[in-house]
Amino acid sequence: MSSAGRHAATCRFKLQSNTVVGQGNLFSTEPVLPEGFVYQPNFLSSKEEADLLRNIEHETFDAFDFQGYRAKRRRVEYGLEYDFSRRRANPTKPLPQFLFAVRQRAAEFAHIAADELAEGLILEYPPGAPIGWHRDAPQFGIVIGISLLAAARMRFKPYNKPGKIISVKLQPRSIYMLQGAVRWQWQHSIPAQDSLRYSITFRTLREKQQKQIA
Ligand SMILES: O=C(O)CCC(=O)C(=O)O
Repeated sequence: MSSAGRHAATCRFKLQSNTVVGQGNLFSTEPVLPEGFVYQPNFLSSKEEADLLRNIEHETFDAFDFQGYRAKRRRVEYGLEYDFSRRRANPTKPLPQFLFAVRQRAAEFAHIAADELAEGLILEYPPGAPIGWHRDAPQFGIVIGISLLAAARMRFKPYNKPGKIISVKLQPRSIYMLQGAVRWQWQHSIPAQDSLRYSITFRTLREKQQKQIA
């Protein structure tokens, strides 16, 4: 297990009281959150959110083409960019200064070092833009997502096997982390919503990939 994975696994219980932690459904018949999902509302203050949005406005977003289909969402990537046609993560422009503080805080949330969050990604979802069912690329390890401006519904369903869909509301200014079972044994999607939303995602690189890129 990478140091990122180890830290996240061992530190999972040192959490703020408003944090929701997925425990799986071993002992319950209630629909509960998948194991490895950690969610905290009000992670950013309104001022931090407004400052981020002011900077995000000046970023250059790329259209997102995949297998001949142009998605409605747009993206900008830092540190690493994922090439879907070659299934590779390649080095790209560095993380801008305005994301340093939020990356540091995201790393503290995950109990890892900030420089382990090798990739930064901002997604812009205009009204009507979803993200379909997927599991994040296997080159990446822990996934951390921060929501800005609008709420969204994140849905989870087991990967490659039948099972119920579990839905979680991601509030603006909240943070979530995907690691362990929810990262590898579940897939996720976000249906289109009515108003503009941004997400900031930070991901660690898995060990094998770190060696390939070094
Ligand atoms: O918008 C989000 O929080 C989810 C992003 C996501 O699933 C992804 O980038 O793979």
